[in-house]
Amino acid sequence: MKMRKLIAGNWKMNGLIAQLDDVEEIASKIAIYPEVDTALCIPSTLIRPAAGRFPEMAIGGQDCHMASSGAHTGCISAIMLADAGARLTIVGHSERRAAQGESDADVCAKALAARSADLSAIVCVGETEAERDAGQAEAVVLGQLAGSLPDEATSEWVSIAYEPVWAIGTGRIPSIEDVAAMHGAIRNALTSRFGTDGAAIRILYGGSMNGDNAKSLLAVANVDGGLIGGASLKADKFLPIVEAAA
Ligand code: 3PY
Repeated sequence: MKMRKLIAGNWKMNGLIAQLDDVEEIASKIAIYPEVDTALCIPSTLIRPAAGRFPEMAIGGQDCHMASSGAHTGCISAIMLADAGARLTIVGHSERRAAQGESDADVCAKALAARSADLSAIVCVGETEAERDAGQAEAVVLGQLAGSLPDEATSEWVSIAYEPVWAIGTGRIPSIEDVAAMHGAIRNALTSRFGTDGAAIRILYGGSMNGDNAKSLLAVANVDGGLIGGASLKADKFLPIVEAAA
């Protein structure tokens, strides 16, 4: 199925208010590619100023708590992200699964919290290098997918990001054949569980996608966009990826 591609940036813990000046150029040029959906998932501190300044872009968070409020020092809820102007949030990024010990059940609850706040959710899955070397990549990813996606998931508000952990921030990417195999396996799992709507859920590739490799990655069947780390911080690195998706 041919669907609109989504190119979403993940700034991680980078970006002070001055960094929004770089978004000016992205926001002014994305209109050249109306066939591509674009989003920037930025630090919570920047969501309100960015959403106000760039209404043409979908601004998002990078995580949300599963509760809507309460005694959770330092956390942010989905409803707070929405209140600040976010339209989406990432959940289950491997950096949070590893550093904060987030389980599939946690990620699933966070996705549902996003839905309750009217946010879209990008649900991340991906294997470590050791798991790939042991021949377990597909089993690990499909297990994460099964546990992290709520039964209520629909193509209207959920995207999947397949991000091999060993490709994040390393400059390494899987072979095109491996990307095709994993995205195909994820697609099969989605259609078995969600029927025809499973064929419409976008599956993004993430992990060292850049202006040089985006075209070939985005040409792979069932690669419906990208979740972009470092290259989303600068207009001259992000825009070529958006162009590759057009
Ligand atoms: C990366 O490409 O570095 C990412 O982790 C995107 O989420």
